[in-house]
Order: sequence, then structure tokens, then C-alpha cells
Amino acid sequence: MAEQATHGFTRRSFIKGAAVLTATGALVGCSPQTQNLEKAEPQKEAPETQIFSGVCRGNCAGGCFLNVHVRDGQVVRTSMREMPDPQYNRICMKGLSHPYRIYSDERLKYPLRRAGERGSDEWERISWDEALDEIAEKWNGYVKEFGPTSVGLFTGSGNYGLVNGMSVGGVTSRFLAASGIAYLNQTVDAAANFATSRLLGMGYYSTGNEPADMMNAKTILIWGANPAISQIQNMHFLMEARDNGTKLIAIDPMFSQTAARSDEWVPVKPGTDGALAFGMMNYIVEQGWHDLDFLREHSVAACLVKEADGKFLRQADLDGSQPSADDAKNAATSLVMGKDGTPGIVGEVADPELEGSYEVEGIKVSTAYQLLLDRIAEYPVSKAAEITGVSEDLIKDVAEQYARNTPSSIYTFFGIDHYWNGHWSQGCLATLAVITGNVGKAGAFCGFQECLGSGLGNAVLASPEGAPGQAAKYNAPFLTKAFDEGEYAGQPFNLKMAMFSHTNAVTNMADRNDTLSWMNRCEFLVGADMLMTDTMRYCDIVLPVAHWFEKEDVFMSYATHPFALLQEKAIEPAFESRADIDIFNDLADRIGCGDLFKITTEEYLEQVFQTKQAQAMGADLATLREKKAVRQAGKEGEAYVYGEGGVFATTSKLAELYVENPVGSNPYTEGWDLAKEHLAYWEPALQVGDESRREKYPIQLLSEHSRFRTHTQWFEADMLKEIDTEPFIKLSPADAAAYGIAEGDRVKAYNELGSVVLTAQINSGLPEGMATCPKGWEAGEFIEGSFTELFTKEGNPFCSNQAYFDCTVAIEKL
Ligand SMILES: Nc1nc2c(c(=O)[nH]1)N[C@H]1C(S)=C(S)[C@@H](COP(=O)(O)OP(=O)(O)OC[C@H]3O[C@@H](n4cnc5c(=O)[nH]c(N)nc54)[C@H](O)[C@@H]3O)O[C@H]1N2
Ligand SMILES: Nc1nc2c(c(=O)[nH]1)N[C@H]1C(S)=C(S)[C@@H](COP(=O)(O)OP(=O)(O)OC[C@H]3O[C@@H](n4cnc5c(=O)[nH]c(N)nc54)[C@H](O)[C@@H]3O)O[C@H]1N2
Ligand code: SF4
Ligand SMILES: [Mo]
Repeated sequence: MAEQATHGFTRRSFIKGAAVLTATGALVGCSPQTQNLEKAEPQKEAPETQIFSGVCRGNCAGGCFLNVHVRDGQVVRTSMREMPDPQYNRICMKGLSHPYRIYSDERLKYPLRRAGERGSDEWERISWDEALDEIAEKWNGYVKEFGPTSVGLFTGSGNYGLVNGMSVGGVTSRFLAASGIAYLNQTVDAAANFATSRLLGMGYYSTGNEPADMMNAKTILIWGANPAISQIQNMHFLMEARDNGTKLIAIDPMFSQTAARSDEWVPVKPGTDGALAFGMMNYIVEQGWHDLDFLREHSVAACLVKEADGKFLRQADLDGSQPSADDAKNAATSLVMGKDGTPGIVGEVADPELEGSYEVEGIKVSTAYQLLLDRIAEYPVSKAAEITGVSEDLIKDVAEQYARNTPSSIYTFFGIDHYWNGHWSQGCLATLAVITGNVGKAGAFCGFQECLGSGLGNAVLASPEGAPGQAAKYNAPFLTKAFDEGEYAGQPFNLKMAMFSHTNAVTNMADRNDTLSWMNRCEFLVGADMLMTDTMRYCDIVLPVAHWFEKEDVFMSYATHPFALLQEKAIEPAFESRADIDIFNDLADRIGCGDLFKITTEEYLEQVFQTKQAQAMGADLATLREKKAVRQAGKEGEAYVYGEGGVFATTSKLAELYVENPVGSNPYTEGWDLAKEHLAYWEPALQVGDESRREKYPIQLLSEHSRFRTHTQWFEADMLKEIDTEPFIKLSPADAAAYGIAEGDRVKAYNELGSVVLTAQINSGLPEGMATCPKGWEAGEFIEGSFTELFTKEGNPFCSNQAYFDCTVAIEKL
């Protein structure tokens, strides 16, 4: 029986864990936790320290470049490594704590088979062959009997490396494509990009301007983001820009750490940002501060929309023919109205009409811009003020600064995304940017100030030639419904087995009890992780995965810097852990897709550097191996700008503030209401915006991203836990007084879905009716229950997403 220490860290479990370490002898005397200073032999000669290049690559969006210091085959410390452009030199406490992760007692050491009830944490140690054979036997059996949709792979955001990670083109996407099974989609962070991308075309992992470009903006609205905590590497650009005269305006319901460092704070009511953007647009248009040239030349504003079906008018309509399938998808083939009353193709008519409704050969049309103006007219500043709680004067002031003190950027992350109405509000922000021409220029962007989201792996690993591709995509929030109904969005549903890799789904999905309930309806669960997480604890077989420094990789995806970075293999995988790519290679052989899937790290890296994108970077693998860091886009001193010159990556190359063919991500298409999807639109949030719910569950419970963790990652780094001792619920002084709660009291927060007990802190940055709790704590770390029980999985009927912030609870003092 192999013991795994649990993180409900009792002294007994610590001793048990230590005993296992002693028994294996593998790391005794070298890890920060097992070091026994009294007994250590003085070292006669200090062993030589080797330094490897490393990348910190969880989901904090940082991708910091690290030195990994290795002595005698052990990582002894990490330090910041110089980037080719020193503006991007960064490391944080987490980056400095990797040795505590590598040598943590929570590390999974061997393959394990469940030996008690699911979740009971009782295990038996098995060999890799036993584990993989058993997984393959189940897998092959289910696929044979029930077809490929009976096995699913669930991935999260654990590692953005291209070889061993889960970013587009990473090992998990190649495996999905080659094995042809179902993809279990966590549906997280899926509203903001969905909305902005529809208008500006930057893809799911949105590519923004390079972070250094913030220095070029005169005004930055920090809107639904808290970079002081959640993009800490970007914060210095904001601070330097501010020193340089850039006006920083934080739009946030709470006085966040970022708001505290901004010039102005706009306390908006949660979930009402779309209405605020509408109010600003209303005032901007009234004052004539919008950019008519930009709208005409770089957007679909002048395109004529048919009243009958909401589609753009094309020459084919006038000929009585059907537009070709390609034309029907491309706004660039639509007609605009010339000043002489003759329609012509967009881009070919000089100075087309932007406003108005017309009849062209009996067909009633309006310009897209006219439709937008009609929508904007529904939100006079007074109405926006009433909805958002922001005064009329402040709305006008922010609108004026944004539209006139330009170039302006909207720095946003996921603070708006995490509401049920997130994609609508976010679409309003992007529309505001387009109508003022604040996109596609130095200092102007709306979205994430980060670079090259999807990376180069796309072309190579994602889908090997001849691969069947994933058999189905199941969005996690609908799995319980699918089990209940035996079908998923009208298709037969028969999931029997799920594999969890790069995810801590149990702790991170909304409605923890729901996640556990659908997991328990699967007959067989497999997990692959570095650590014994709450998710691994419920699996039937658990596979130990190598830490980031124990496997070679290239990082060129989700980061707040523009560099491709090399992760050298600095040490051997600890215990019996293995690199993801090796695990998936062996599994692929056993389930019969080895021919399609199999690839070595070396082959993969070579293929990446043969792609056109890599060649455009002007670097090959040898150069990356030599320099360890290569710029992917932009130049030093000339930051990369997305959509430069107003040429966007949409099909039409235009900013599509009217979406002709909206396609939702919610698979239940009967809930789609296209009337809400063509243009900027807003309606209130689900729980937070529901006054009657508030009578029973009056307090909004917001999740804070923690400085000490990236989601659940680093929970195992004991050193950080000495600083960040327990998850607190932070209450506003007004609510604390109303409930008689003092700092340090125990508080229960609950709603119809579950409950949690934790310690209170009082925080005067919070408005009445809003509480926050740091996310990423495992159930055993709470006094009782778990914070992630409380969040609804109910998503928007058009855009599937987890609305973590759209949550209200009742609280009581215990
Ligand atoms: N209540 C609430 N819940 C939330 C949120 C919230 O605001 N409130 N926020 C949500 C958001 S924005 C996100 S993005 C999600 C994140 O959810 P997850 O993606 O589940 O986040 P992590 O906790 O980082 O879990 C990643 C797991 O991958 C493992 N891992 C790391 N590296 C590797 C590797 O190389 N190989 C393998 N196989 N595994 C590896 C880690 O040990 C960890 O267990 O959480 C969401 N959950
Ligand atoms: N240290 C650390 N960094 C991280 C992560 C982590 O776990 N730890 N996680 C990473 C991930 S996956 C993500 S998704 C990002 C998230 O990046 P951010 O979105 O920047 O993260 P949050 O800290 O959630 O900040 C959201 C802000 O929006 C505000 N907000 C809440 N509701 C509303 C609203 O209705 N309107 C407006 N205007 N603002 C609102 C909140 O008060 C908060 O200040 O962080 C990434 N970076
Ligand atoms: S956790 Fe994020 S900010 Fe900290 S070192 Fe790692 S990548 Fe950088
Ligand atoms: Mo996220």
C-alpha cells in the first residue's frame, strides 16, 4: 500500500507521508521538507550548480522565464532569468517556490489503484504496466461496446507547454484527435473571447497588443480585471504608463488592489457593465466623439442589413440569385449605400452612407450602424446611471476621457466574463472600442494585453494526418442532464469512462456536488497529475506526472510577453512520475492509435520549427536551443499591435460590430435568440441581477484569484501556506455590522447548492452586499464544506460558460 499524504494536513498524515519518503529513500535529505539539518553531513566540496532555462507555465498568464538551479540532480532554487527584452524580466513568489512543489509530500509518486470508496483516499501501488493495461482494457472494451463517445478526456489549464501541455496543439489535443474519443469541455473563461473575437477576430485565445504597448495609451480603462493580483507581470507597465501621464481608470464594483493604484475608480454595480458601455456610447455619439472614418473604412458599419432576415444585402439579392456559401459568410461581399443612392460593394464605394434605412429594389434595409444607433438610443445616460449605480457625471467623464484622450485601451480580463450575461457585456465593451476607433493602433486595444494566444503548436500536434478527430464535445455543465436524459443535445449519450489530465475539475468547476455526481455516474475514472488533488482522489487509477522542470518543452502560448521560451529538462522525473507525452504515447499504443499519435519530444519540436509561423519568427530549433528565448512577434521598442492599420483577422478583415451569422457555443440551440446576438446587447445577470433571489440570498460571493496560488496550483507549497494560512471570507464593514460579525469569527455561507464554513475578515474595499473568497482551496482546507459547492453551473443559453461571479448566498455567524 502506498501512502499519499492528504492535504488536510494533520501531524499524523505528515508523519505518514514522511515515513513513505523514508521507505523509498528517493529524496531523503534533499528536499526542503525532508531536510534534516541536525543530521546532515557537512559537505567537504560544494557540488557544482548547473543552471537550466525554465518556464513557469500554469494559467496565471505569466509564462515567466526562470533559471532552474540544479545541484546533485536536485532543484535547489529558481531565479528570474534575463529575457532578451528586460522589460519582461519577472518572477513572483510562486515562481520562487518550485522546489517546494517538486519535493512536496503531495506529489504523486507511483501509479495508484483505488482500494476503497471513491474519494476515500485509500490506494494500492501498482506498476505502470498494470495501470496502463487496465486503463486500455477498460477503454477498448467501452469503445467496442458503446462506441468512441463512451470515453471522454477532460482537460483544464494545468500546463501551457506545447509538448506536454493542454494548449491548442498540446499533447491532450493531439491525443483527442488521434484517439477519436469525446472531449469533456470545462467551459471556463469562454464568454469574453467569444464576444470580442466575434467583432475583432483574434480567436479563442485572444491575441492582444503586446503588453509593452500599454505605454502608448493615453487612457486605459481597467475594466473587469485585477492585474495587481492576476496579471502581476503586466502591472509594472500600467504603473510606468501612469507615471508617464497615462490616465488609469478602474471600473470595478470593489476597490481592488488595482483600483487603489489607478487615477480614478468607477464603482459599477456587478453584472451591469454592458449598460455602462451603452451609456458611454450614447454620450459619445451625442457629442460626436465617435470615429466616423474608422467606422466607414475598417468596420461593417455601412453595410446594409435586410430587415426581413437580418442578413447583409448582397448583389445576389438584387439578381434574385443565392449568394455563394463563401460570400454568405463574408461581410466583405455585402453592399453599402453610396451618397448618390446607388449601392455598391463595401470597400469599393467611397464615403458610403453610415446611417439610415433604405429600400433597394423593394428590399428594406438599414445600415448596420443605424441598427446600432437605435440600440444605443435605448440607453440614455440617465438610464445607464440608474442600472449601473454610476452617476451621470461620472459616466460622461469616463466617456469623454476614453473617447478624447486617445489612443485609449480597454484592459479587460475575466471579471465580466464570469457572469451569466458576460458575453453580452463584453460585446458592448468591444463595440465601444470600435465606434471610437480605439483598436488596431499602438496604444489602442480592447481585450487581453497578452500575446500570441494559440501558439505554433496548432499546426503540428493538434491533428495528425488521418486522425479521426474528437468524436463529440460535451460541455461539463450539461453532463448531469445528459446522464439523466440519455442524450446530449439530441444525440445519444453513453459516457462510461473519463480521463482527467491537467485539470482539478472537482475544485474548479462550478457546483462541486454536481461535478462529483456526474463523475460518479461514470464507470471508470482515470487521472494524471503531479499531485494528489481533490480530482485525483475520486479516480479509479491515478498516474503520476512529471513536474514542469522534469520534462523538455517549448512555451509559446498564453503569456503576458511575446517570447517563445525553452524549458530544458533540468532533472529526472521524481519517483516513478513520467512526462505527459510519454504516458500518452504508451496509452496510444495500447488503445490502437499509436501509429497516428506517436511522437517524440524531439520530433515534435522539429516539426514546430518547420511551420510557416515559426519561420516568420526567423528562428529555428537550434537557435531556440542556443538562445533559450526568441521573440515571436513585434520588435523591441516597437510593440506588436493586433489588427494594425485596422485590418483584423475576421473573414471580412473588418471590425464586425454587426455579426451577420451568430453561432452560439451552447449546444442546446433551441435556447438561442438571434435577435440578441447580432449587435451589442445587454440584460441583467442571473443571480446577482435578480432582486427576488436577493431577498433570500442577499450577498454576492465573488471569487478572488490569489497571489499565492494559480487556481489550486501551489496548494502543496507549504512555504506559501505559512503566509497564506487559510481561505477567508471577506465582508464589507456594512454587512459585518448588520450580521454582528467581527474579524476572525466563523461564518457559514450557503445557498440551495451547498455551504462552506470559513473565517471572516472585514475589508472596507467591498461594497455592501458583496463578499469575496479566494478561489483555489481544496475542500480539506476549509473548516467545513467547500466554497466551490456554491456556484451555479447554469450558463447563458447562447454562450456556454461558467458564471462563477454570478452567485449569491446567505451568510450567518456561527
Ligand atoms: N469558484 C470558482 N471556481 C473557479 C474560478 C472562480 O473564479 N471561482 N475560476 C475558474 C477559472 S478562471 C479557471 S481558468 C479554472 C482553472 O481550473 P484548472 O485548470 O482545473 O486549474 P488548476 O487548479 O491550475 O488545475 C490544473 C491541474 O493541472 C495539474 N498540472 C499542472 N501541470 C501539469 C502537467 O504538466 N501535466 C499534468 N498532467 N497535470 C498538470 C495541476 O497539478 C493541477 O492539479 O478554475 C475555475 N474555477
Ligand atoms: N495570481 C494568480 N493569477 C492568476 C490566476 C490565479 O489563480 N492566481 N488565474 C489566472 C486566470 S485563469 C484568470 S481567468 C485570470 C483572471 O484575471 P482577472 O479577471 O484580472 O482576475 P480577477 O482577479 O478575477 O479580477 C477580476 C476583477 O473584476 C472585478 N469584477 C467582479 N465583478 C465585476 C463586474 O461585474 N464588473 C466589473 N467591471 N468588474 C468586476 C473584480 O472585483 C476583480 O477586481 O487571472 C489569471 N492570473
Ligand atoms: S506564477 Fe505566474 S507570475 Fe509567478 S513566476 Fe509563475 S508565471 Fe510568473
Ligand atoms: Mo481562468
